[in-house]
Amino acid sequence: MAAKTKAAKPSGGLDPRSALKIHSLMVKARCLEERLIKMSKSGEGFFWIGGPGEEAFNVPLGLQVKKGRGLAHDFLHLHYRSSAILTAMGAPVIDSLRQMRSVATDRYSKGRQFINHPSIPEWNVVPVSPTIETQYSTAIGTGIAQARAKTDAITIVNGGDAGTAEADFHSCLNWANRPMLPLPILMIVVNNGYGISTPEPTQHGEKNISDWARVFGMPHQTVDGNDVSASWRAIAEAMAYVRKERKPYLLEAKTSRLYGHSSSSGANRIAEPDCIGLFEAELVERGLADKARLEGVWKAASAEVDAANQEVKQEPYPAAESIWEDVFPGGLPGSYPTRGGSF
Ligand SMILES: Cc1ncc(C[n+]2csc(CCOP(=O)(O)OP(=O)(O)O)c2C)c(N)n1
Repeated sequence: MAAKTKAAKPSGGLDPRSALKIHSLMVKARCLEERLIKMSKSGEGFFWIGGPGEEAFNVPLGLQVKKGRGLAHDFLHLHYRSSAILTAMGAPVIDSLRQMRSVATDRYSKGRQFINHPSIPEWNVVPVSPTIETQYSTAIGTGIAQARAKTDAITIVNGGDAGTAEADFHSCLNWANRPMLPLPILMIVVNNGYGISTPEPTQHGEKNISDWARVFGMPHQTVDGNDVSASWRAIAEAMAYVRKERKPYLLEAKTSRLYGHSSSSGANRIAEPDCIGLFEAELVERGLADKARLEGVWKAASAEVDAANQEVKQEPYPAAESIWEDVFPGGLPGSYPTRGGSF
């Protein structure tokens, strides 16, 4: 139960209920990622890459998405560290566990894509690409469609700091700012300080990555992505602008990267600020929660992930014959040498 030792103050603009809801989603997202990491180490899954350390920014983002299918809803062009966005939108943890285990029931990719590469047509979540930065190019397409459709729905695209050196990021800036058809795109860069093992300060001549917006006279902001309230406000402000003005906004969030780049770099815990610990200290300080309540949230999230994992363990891998499903529209062309042919 929440300690009521002090009057519950809004947490930096967040009412107590929202603050506690955000906390439990952050914890759920973290428990899921930590399970995925364990799976990659125990051989129950394969490669791991994901977003522990980005929850303070990604949960507020997921909660503010106008979720649904089609042009009247937001389109999301995400990258492989976006799990907390989807958790906040309501994606069940079992969906990620299935993709991690590559089982046939994986609704994102039928066991063919690697972890944290979802695709959710009913929420306009376009397939995540392992090729970094191409999402900023596909975002232009839905941005154009939404500029023409005249609703308040927007295109949201995110990616990392290192990827901004690539042309797709700059194509998106150019296309989003054409005077003949400005695009309603919220461009997000999550700056976790590294591109795999390359430190960000060794690569960027610009002070902030969000400064790229200055060339276009485009609104922009760099926010502390480890701070829930600051992230909530920055996202709300940026989204309100894009929804109303039908023009782009560049938002940079500085976050931690708590388990390094991926399983390829060991996926061990790194000593960087933990946004959940920081938020919990704030919740306790404000009298919104006590230790027992916080522990209960962790226990419940962990039990949910465990139960889902037990279920997934019983599920089969895809049949070999299913390899050609969904590769070509209408099935495999007859001319394709599937048997006895040489590939
Ligand atoms: C086009 C392309 N080039 C290189 C890679 C290899 N690669 C995978 S992740 C990564 C680093 C990306 O760093 P950043 O953009 O900062 O995102 P982060 O992983 O830190 O979130 C690179 C270079 C790739 N996947 N795609």
